[in-house]
Parts: sequence; structure tokens; C-alpha cells
Amino acid sequence: KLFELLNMRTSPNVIITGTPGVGKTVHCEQLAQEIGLKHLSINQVAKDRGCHETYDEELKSWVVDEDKLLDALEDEIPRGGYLIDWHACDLFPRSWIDLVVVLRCPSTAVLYDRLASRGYHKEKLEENLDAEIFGVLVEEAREAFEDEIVVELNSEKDEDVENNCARVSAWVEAWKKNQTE
Ligand code: DAT
Repeated sequence: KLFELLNMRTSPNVIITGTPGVGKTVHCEQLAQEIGLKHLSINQVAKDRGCHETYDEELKSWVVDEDKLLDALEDEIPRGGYLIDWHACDLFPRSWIDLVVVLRCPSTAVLYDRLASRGYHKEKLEENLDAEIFGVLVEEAREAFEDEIVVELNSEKDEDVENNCARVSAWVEAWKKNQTE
């Protein structure tokens, strides 16, 4: 109750971001089971709540109206307890976010295979591989949020998922404990 009055979160919000194919969904699904935070796939939210702006013919993907998206989420996310799953992070207000996890896939061959098996066409594949090679998402995260809350984790092998989820779970537990002390 007091937390509500003070507008404080009792559970943190964690962004899980990274280039498409890097493992956001896999991590969020496992983390949601492990720690009970709610997996919020921004793609799905945008689809369900009509936040798509235009269709980019060249990239064959939808462009999200960020203002609409934030409006649709402003009653939920600030309450806490979300795993925010999206390939962008700099649109979210700093005050909403407690941790930003940027997943990385250092092996271009591995990422290529993951995206090719999704049937991505050449331009979209190349754009995403370039984004990963140049670390576009890490840079975006570091520009938008304080360095202390941004962590980069590798997601190449199955065991990486296990280790990363264990780390994030431990972080969430510590955050909660710290919050109630
Ligand atoms: P994203 O949500 O970032 O687009 P995803 O979670 O759907 O990515 O993963 C894409 C594919 O790659 C999927 O088949 C699972 C696999 N994958 C992701 N991370 C992995 C890892 N660390 N080890 C093994 N497979 C992984």
C-alpha cells in the first residue's frame, strides 16, 4: 500500500533487447517462468493495440507509432514487474526502467542461420547482421540509460540462456530485497 502511495515499484522492470534473432523471446519466456515477471512482447502489444503506423515495403516490416505505444503502456509498465521484449529501448522513459539487458550474438554465422531460418529476405538479413556487428543496440542502450543499469550478455549457446537467466533472476531478487529493506 505504502509503495503504491509513493508510486514505487515492488517489482522491477527489465528491458531485454538486442538485434532480432539474438534470443530475446527465449530469455523472456524462461525468465517469466523463473521469476514471475510478465513477458511483454512489444511486437504483440503493438499488434493487439493498434500501435502500428505504416508498413515498410522495403524491409517488409511494420513501423510502430511510439507515442501510441507509450500511451498504451503508461498505466501498466510504471507499476513494475515487466520483462520488456523489443529490438529497441530508447523510447522508454528512464523512470520506468530498472535494468537493461542487451543480448549479443558474437558469431555472425550463428545469427545468420537463425534469421535465415525465419525466412528473412536478403536486405533484412543484412541490415540485422550489420546492426549486430556494429553493436547498434548496445550503443542505443548506453545513450538512453545510465551505464550502471545496462548489461551486455552473450546468447550463442543453450548454456548461455541458462547462465543469463540465472544472473537476471539473482539481480531481480537482490533488487526486491533492497527495495523492502
Ligand atoms: P528474438 O526474440 O531476439 O528475435 P528468439 O528468442 O526468437 O530471438 O531466438 C531466435 C532463435 O534462436 C530461436 O530459434 C532460439 C534460438 N536461440 C536464441 N538464443 C539462443 C541461445 N543462446 N542458444 C541456442 N539457441 C538460441
